[in-house]
Amino acid sequence: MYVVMTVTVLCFSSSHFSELTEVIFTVHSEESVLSSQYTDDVYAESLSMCALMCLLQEKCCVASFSDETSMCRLDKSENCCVVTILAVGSRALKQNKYSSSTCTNCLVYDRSLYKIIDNEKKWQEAVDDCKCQGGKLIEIETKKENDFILTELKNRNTGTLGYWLGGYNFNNDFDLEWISNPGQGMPFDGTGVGEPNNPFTELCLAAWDDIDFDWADIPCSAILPYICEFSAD
Ligand SMILES: [Ca+2]
Ligand SMILES: [Ca+2]
Ligand SMILES: [Ca+2]
Repeated sequence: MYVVMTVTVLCFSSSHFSELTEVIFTVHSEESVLSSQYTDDVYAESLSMCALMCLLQEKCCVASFSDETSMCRLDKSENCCVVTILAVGSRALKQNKYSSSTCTNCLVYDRSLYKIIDNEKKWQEAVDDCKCQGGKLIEIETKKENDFILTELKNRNTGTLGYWLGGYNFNNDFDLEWISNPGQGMPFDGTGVGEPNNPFTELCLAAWDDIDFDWADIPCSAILPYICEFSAD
């Protein structure tokens, strides 16, 4: 459950008041930012003060505040999609200013932007991260889109086993469907010869290096890089 909170900040220029800036945070109750090398724990009088401290830190997008201890945890990783954990009595704050897809270094094709993320994750974590960034784990609808992406993957040549795609074996049958259309077959099929071959143990779709990045069903617990797709509209 979350609510939206607005923090209004008065900005000064060197000589005069410049403008009132409104910054919006989404507040998630019963959540805390996980402590890491990027977090600082500081004291704050209130949730609003914690939000303000995050705002004043250039690299802070997410913070959390404990109502019991007044501890404000600032995340300074420049990442709006940091891991939060269940924490009774804490509230997590996320700035909305980055939540629309600010897609730097993205590939552009047709009406989509693509971000290849080399930080390897399990399939569901990749799904969640793309969603948090305002997009989705890539769904490839046409041969042209597939050719474009596969050319990029082959050129990168990073030695990875493969890249997660947004396909999953819904409906307990023998084919995979895109997350956005779990009830429909895929309009274009890029699976490699002999794939998918394990409908009960390999439920998640990846572009697989061994077969020239054709698609294959893979165990969802595999740790792979992935591609997020954003709407260019
Ligand atoms: Ca697509
Ligand atoms: Ca299926
Ligand atoms: Ca397989």
